[in-house]
Amino acid sequence: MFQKILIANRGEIALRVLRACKELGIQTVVVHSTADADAMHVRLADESVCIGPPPSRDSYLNIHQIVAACEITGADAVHPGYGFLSENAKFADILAAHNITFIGPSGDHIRIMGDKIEAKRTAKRLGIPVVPGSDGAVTEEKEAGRIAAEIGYPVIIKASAGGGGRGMKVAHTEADLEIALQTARSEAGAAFGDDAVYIEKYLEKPRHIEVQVFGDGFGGGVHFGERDCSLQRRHQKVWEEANSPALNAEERSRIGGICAKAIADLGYSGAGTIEFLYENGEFYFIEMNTRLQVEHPVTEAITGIDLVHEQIRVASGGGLSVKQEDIKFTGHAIECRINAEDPRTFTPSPGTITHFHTPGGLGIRVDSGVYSGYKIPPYYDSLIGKLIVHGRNRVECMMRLRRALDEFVVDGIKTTLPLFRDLVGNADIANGDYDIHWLEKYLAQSE
Ligand code: MV4
Repeated sequence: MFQKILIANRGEIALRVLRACKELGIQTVVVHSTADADAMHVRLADESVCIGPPPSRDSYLNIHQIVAACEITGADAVHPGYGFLSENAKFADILAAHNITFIGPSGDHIRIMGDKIEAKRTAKRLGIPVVPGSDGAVTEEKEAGRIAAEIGYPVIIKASAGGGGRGMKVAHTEADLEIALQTARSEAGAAFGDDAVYIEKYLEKPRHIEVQVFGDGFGGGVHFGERDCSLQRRHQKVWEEANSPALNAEERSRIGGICAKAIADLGYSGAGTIEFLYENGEFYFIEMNTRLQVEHPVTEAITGIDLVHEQIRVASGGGLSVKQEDIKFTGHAIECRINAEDPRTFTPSPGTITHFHTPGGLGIRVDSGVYSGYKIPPYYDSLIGKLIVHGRNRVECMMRLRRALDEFVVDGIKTTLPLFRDLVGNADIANGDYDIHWLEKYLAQSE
């Protein structure tokens, strides 16, 4: 087991990882920018190292400073959290070259999944169902036209170096195709320095369902069920739940089994998420994330398993604490992402939180790095906390969520709490009847 872990992140996830380290009796080091000297993760860690000025590229993304902080403090492993360097293959490789363990998959696995064409090719080879489309990159309009005619319109053109919704263009008919292809290629070239694009059938009303997987580091793989993350705005998740209201136990175990086997065959190590679009009872792979995700607590709530403990165990060579047959899905969990933003316009609202009071009671978890009197710096993302609610079933979970939202107090800044108070009373949400476009339509209507 590791003696000392350096946490290369900030905010609620830095605290989340700190808690797991403390429970495992591992010493902690955090790094921070000058803007985060008063942050909770700095106060709670055993040691802290200031690594640079506020802009992320000079601090939380500064590989040399972070490696130096490891050397100075004698950390034997780094947990990258999510965002920042968590899916940076070069960072994983550099740490390995310094004999420091990256708590995550190999640089090579990160690289494969970062290239969306390569990721899809790999998924297909491993037996994961993918969206019908081109076999690789498409450059010529004639070829694009042939593929589109074969799979049928509408089609979507995606950048291989994109992901998370960046660099996508939809063509509804053959007449749209040439412009869609050319703009997708030139935008991809400008944004990512790589103009490779691919074509897929455009699914019009899917849900976003992702499967939590783990490789044990010895060639084994398991799944921890799925999360439904269909409620998004501008590719930012807002509300996530486990299980998906759309799946039954049989579908869960079928897609989960496919993913677990794929992870084993890939020789993948650590936590991963296999993302699907789900429409008319079918799963279509779109991307794989090679990190711990923001919404992992809903999976923890229904399985009772600490996923950060598992990450640390696997990275240290100790394998997983559970086998597939030990992983049971109990009840229902929902996460609301509370952002320091205007609940209508979503404009960031940094400033001082004058009063912060979190809800409590059975089935309630709040993961947050803020406190009363905390000043939110303007340099980073606006997530200030996550409310995770667990109930024996979805109805109980929703009742408890409504009550918890009533108790939650954040004064001094604007937050997205009022949006969640609206959503929890909405009939479609109560019925679990929503797709990836539901939230944007709802927000446009209530303007
Ligand atoms: C799609 C799609 C429809 N058809 N691919 C957006 C983010 C990126 N991960 C993939 N995305 C999409 N890919 C095909 N073939 C629709 C989306 C999409 C979306 C996906 C998940 C959650 C929210 C979304 C919002 C708009 C578009």
